Amino acid sequence: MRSDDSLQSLGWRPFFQSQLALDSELLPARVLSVHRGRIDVAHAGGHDAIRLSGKSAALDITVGDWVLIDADGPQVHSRLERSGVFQRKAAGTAGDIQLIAANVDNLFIVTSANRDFNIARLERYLAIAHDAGAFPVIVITKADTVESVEQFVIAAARLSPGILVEALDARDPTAVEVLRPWCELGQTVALLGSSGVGKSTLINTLAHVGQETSTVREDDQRGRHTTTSRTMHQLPRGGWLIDTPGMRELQLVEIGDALDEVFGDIATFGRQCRFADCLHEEEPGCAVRAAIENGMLESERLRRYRKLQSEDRRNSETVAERRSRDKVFGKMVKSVLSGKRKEKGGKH
Ligand SMILES: Nc1nc2c(ncn2[C@@H]2O[C@H](COP(=O)(O)OP(=O)(O)OP(=O)(O)O)[C@@H](O)[C@H]2O)c(=O)[nH]1
Ligand SMILES: [Mg+2]
Repeated sequence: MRSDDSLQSLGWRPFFQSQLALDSELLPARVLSVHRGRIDVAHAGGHDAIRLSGKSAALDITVGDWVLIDADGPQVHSRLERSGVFQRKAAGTAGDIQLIAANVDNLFIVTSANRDFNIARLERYLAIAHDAGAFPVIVITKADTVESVEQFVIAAARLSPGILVEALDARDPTAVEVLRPWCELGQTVALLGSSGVGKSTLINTLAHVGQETSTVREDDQRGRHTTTSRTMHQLPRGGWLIDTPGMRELQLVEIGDALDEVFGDIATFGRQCRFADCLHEEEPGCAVRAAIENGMLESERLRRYRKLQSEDRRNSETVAERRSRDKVFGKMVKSVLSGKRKEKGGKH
């Protein structure tokens, strides 16, 4: 569904503008979806499906990216630097990073008012939002299935001072209106959350208001409606919503200082410890342990913080090792090839 293809409506920002050469004749285009060997893009002149060549495939393009394309006979020329990116350690492989979405303004962290609701998972998603520079909103769906949703809202609101929490029935057009300010024209919103929490339902309800659009949910042939790929959907007269499949494993990688922002309370207590490198274990004068003892901090929260910290460290090391292995291998291939070329040259 397309209502307006001006660059502004596609989420163009000064940050991207500043990357263009003054005399450039290339067109900026937003990546709406990524397929094997092909991407779908939107630009000021309309939509295009572009085949990826060996060179453009190496650009590691993901949903939400901005690319520069040739105006005649669309071809990807380059990818613009991202304002932020969601990523995770790719499941089951050694040292690969999977990109989830790029250049996202707001993140709807979607969970349900049932067994899916899990504080540790929300902290994990918040770290990912901080790392990607996206503004997080916690959306608790299926509020209609419980007598009182209050306990879920209170638990989520305690995660961070001022954090936005909305509880609603994702199928109710009036209820989802509270989310509308985050998805106005030109805004990009990604939805993350477990399978079945209602991400696609939310998008459908937001998109259907006042207008018929095709349904976002897909039939996976087993009678269930499960999203299988990441795609940007444009709301009528509004922003872009990136639907993602529920991911069972969202392992942190290269999250940097984002954890200290999510666990700002622990970081603040930590600054008052006697030793700057205090591990909050046996050290004297530890303000974090003192906070636990006098009830200002839950020991469980410290445990979760440590768990995410060591997970991030472990995964980041694996990725770094993988990168250096790839680099050595790349150099080897290059030197073998150049040796061959010299050999050939010598024969003539
Ligand atoms: N009662 C109720 N049902 C809901 C609500 N939100 C979603 N559902 C139902 O939950 C089921 C799963 O919803 P989806 O929107 O497909 O979930 P999803 O998060 O997109 O799931 P994946 O694509 O597998 O990641 C559907 O049958 C929805 O109708 C809600 O707020 N209340
Ligand atoms: Mg879905």
